[in-house]
Amino acid sequence: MDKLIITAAICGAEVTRAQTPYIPLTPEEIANEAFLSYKAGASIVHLHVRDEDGKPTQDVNVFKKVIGLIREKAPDLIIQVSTGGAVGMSAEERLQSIYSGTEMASLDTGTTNFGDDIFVNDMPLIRHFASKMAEVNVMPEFECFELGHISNALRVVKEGIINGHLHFDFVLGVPGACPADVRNLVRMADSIPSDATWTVAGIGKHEFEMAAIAIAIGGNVRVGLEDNIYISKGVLAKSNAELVENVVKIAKSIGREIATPDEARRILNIHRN
Ligand code: KMH
Ligand code: ZN
Repeated sequence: MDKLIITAAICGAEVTRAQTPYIPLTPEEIANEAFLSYKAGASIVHLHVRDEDGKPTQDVNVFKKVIGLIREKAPDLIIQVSTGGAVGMSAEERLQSIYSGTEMASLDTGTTNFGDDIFVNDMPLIRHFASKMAEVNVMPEFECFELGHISNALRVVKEGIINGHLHFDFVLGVPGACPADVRNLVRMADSIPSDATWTVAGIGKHEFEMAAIAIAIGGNVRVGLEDNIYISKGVLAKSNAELVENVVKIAKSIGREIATPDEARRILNIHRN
C-alpha cells in the first residue's frame, strides 16, 4: 500500500463562528491552521477563503494572499484550492481561484442537493473548469458526492480534456447526497480506474469512520473543519491539526505510514508549476 495522503480542509464556505469559535476566517488564521495541519501530518490543504466579513469569496487576490502566507511557513505543502466555492456563486466567480498559483484544485463533477440548496455542476461547467485547469497545469481532484459523479469525471477524461493521473475525492454524508456508509465507499472506490487514486471526506460524525475504512483498504483521507467540527461526540475540535492528529493515530495503529508532501506529489504524479 502507498503511504497515506492526508488532506486538511481548513475552513470551507459554510461553517460559521456561531457553530465553532475555532473556524479560521482571516488569511492569517487560515494560513496558520494550514501550517499546523502540515506539522500534524497533512500533505495537502483544501482551501476556501473568506472576505473581511468572514463570508465565502473566490477572490483570486485573497487566495494569493493566503497561499503566500502558507508558503512562507510550509513551502512544500500541496495547495488545493476550491472551485466549488459556495452554493449560488457564478461559474466564473468560482473559477478565479485556479489563477492563484495553486498546484491542485477541486473539480466538482455533478449537481447535488446540498442541505436545502442545490449545488450546480452541469456537464458544460465541468468541461469548462476542466479545460481551464488543464490550460494552467492545475491538477484536478474530482469531487464526487454521488456514484454518477464518477461517470461524469470519466467522461471529461474520455473526451480528452483531462490527461494524466486521476485522483478522486468521495464526499460522503452531505445531507441530500450519498450517505457515508462502508458499502457506498467501497462501491465508489471500485468504480474508478485501477491506476487512479482516491480519498474520502466523511461529513460530520462519519469523518473518522470513513477515514478508518480508507486507511485500511488503501485509500486516502480528508479531514478538517470544513467537513466536521467535532473531535469526539459533542466535543469541538480546537483546530484542524487535532483532526489530522487523530487520523495519524488511526493510521499508525494499523501500520500505515504517512506521506510527506513530496511523497504525495510522487503518488499523485503532480508536477509543480
Ligand atoms: N461549499 C460547497 C458548496 C469544493 O470545495 O469543491 C462546495 C465545496 C466543494 O466545498
Ligand atoms: Zn470545499
